[in-house]
Amino acid sequence: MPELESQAGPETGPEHRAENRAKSRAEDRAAAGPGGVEAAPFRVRPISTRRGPDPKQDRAARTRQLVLTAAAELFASGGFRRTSVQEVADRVGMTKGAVYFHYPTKEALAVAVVEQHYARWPLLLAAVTAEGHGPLGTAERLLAGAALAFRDDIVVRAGTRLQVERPQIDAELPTPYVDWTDLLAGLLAAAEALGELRAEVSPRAAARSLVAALFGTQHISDVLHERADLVERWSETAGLLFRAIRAE
Ligand code: LUB
Repeated sequence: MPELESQAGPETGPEHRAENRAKSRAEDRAAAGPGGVEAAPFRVRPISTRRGPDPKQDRAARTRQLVLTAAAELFASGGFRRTSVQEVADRVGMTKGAVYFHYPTKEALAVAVVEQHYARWPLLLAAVTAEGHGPLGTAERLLAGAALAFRDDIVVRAGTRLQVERPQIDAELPTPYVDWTDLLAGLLAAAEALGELRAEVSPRAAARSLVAALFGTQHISDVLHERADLVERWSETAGLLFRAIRAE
């Protein structure tokens, strides 16, 4: 898998390959935690989907979702700094006070949007896993599904922009990229165990490369075409990368 490794720095020569593989295997084991079970990816606060006996609670939950979606639309198009809570209130026809009742600060709104962005991925994972592909096929379809969400899902678009603007947001945002890397490293380790990976490919190194590739592809497509061509661009990149890591 020379091309993946040759792009990294001087410590990737053949004499270092075994060492690197050992290091990333250790990382895989560490990520998998005791007993080898991958930690549940995308640790997000559960979204209460409780319905029924308390209509007041349901109305509040619906209002919160309305406000969150309006905030996502404004954060995705204008960014965190340029978006005001008054704009969010105007967009949903509420007073600023009513918005603050549900989200006490603009930062709390940003955190809620980013968390709902990450809450999308376990749902995508469950849907793709239910299709019953092998670990490599699951990784491929997960990333293709994510590319679609980056193009079509306003909460995912807003969450991605807010994570890029995190230095401007005075709030505790989830650590980006690490959960996708853990999830893909787990799937690729399973593919390796089935002999589906090229011998010299380190599952975690490949996982980091796939995450970097999708992040970069969605960012460039956003800047150049507002992600209109993202699905095509990602299928090109994914084709190259999965051909590079899949065993003949
Ligand atoms: C993904 C973004 C945008 C990584 O995992 C993340 O945090 C991500 C937001 O920060 O892309 C690519 C799968």
